[in-house]
Amino acid sequence: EASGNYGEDVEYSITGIDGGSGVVQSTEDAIEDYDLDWDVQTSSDAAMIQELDNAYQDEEPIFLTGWTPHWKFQEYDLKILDDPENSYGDAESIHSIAREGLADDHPDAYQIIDNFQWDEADMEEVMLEIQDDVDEVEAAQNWIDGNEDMVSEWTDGVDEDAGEGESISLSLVAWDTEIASTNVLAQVLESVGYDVEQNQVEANYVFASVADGDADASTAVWLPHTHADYHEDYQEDYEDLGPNLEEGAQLGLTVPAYMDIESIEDLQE
Ligand code: PBE
Repeated sequence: EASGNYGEDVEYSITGIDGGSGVVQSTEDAIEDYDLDWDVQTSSDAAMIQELDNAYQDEEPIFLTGWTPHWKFQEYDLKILDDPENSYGDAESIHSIAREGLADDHPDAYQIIDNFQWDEADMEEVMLEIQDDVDEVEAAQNWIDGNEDMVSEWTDGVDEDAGEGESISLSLVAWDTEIASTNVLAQVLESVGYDVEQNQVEANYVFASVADGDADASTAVWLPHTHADYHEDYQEDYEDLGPNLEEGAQLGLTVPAYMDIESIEDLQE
C-alpha cells in the first residue's frame, strides 16, 4: 500500500532522458502495458541525474528511466523494478555500426572499429572517472593506458601512422555510456594517426547519419530491444559490426533502494 502513495508524491511522473532514447520509448510502453495513468518527463541524462541527486539528498521518491551499465549504480544505492510484462526487454548487447564503404575507404579504421569490444567493468571505469570530473579524453586515455593488451588486439597489424591524418566521424547521443565508448574508440583511432570528429546528435540521427554516409560509424546501438525500431528502419543502409559490449546492458524503471516498492505492477492502483 505504501507504493500506491508514491504516485501522488511524484505527481505521477517518471523522470526521463531525451525523448528519442529507447529507454523513454520503453517507459511509454510500460505505461501502456501496465495501464498506468502516469507520464514521462523528458530531459537529458545529465538533467535526470541532477534530479536524482536532489531527491536522494532528502530521501524523496523518484522514478527514473534507468539502464546499466551506468555509474549511477555505483554512486547511489538504486534498484531496477521487476517488470513482469517485459516492457523494458531482456539483457542486451551494444553494437557498433559502420557506413557502407568504410572498409574500402579506410580499412585500418574499419578494422579497429570492428574489433573494438570491451565489457561492463571497463565501460564503468571510464564513466566513473568522467563523473569524478576527469576530462573525457583523459579518462579514455587512462583506461587505454591500463589496458594495452586489449587495445593492441584491436589494432593488431595496423601501423602507428596508418591514418595519415584522414578524418573519421563518429556519431553518438550524449548518454554517459556512449560518451565513454566513443572517447575510447576515438583515442585509439587517433593513436594510429586518424583525425577523429565526434558528433553528438539526437538518437534518430545516429542511425540516419551512418545510413546516409554522413558519419563513418557509431558505437551506440543497443540491440535487440532498445533500438529495434531505429535498426529496422536503417539497417539496410549500414553495416552491423556486432557487439562492442556483449553482456550487461539492461533498461529498467529505476528507483532509490530506500523506496518501498519492488515491481512496476505495484504502481497499479
Ligand atoms: N540509453 C543509453 C540509450 C541507449 C544507450 C539506454 C539511454 C537509449 O535508451 O536509447
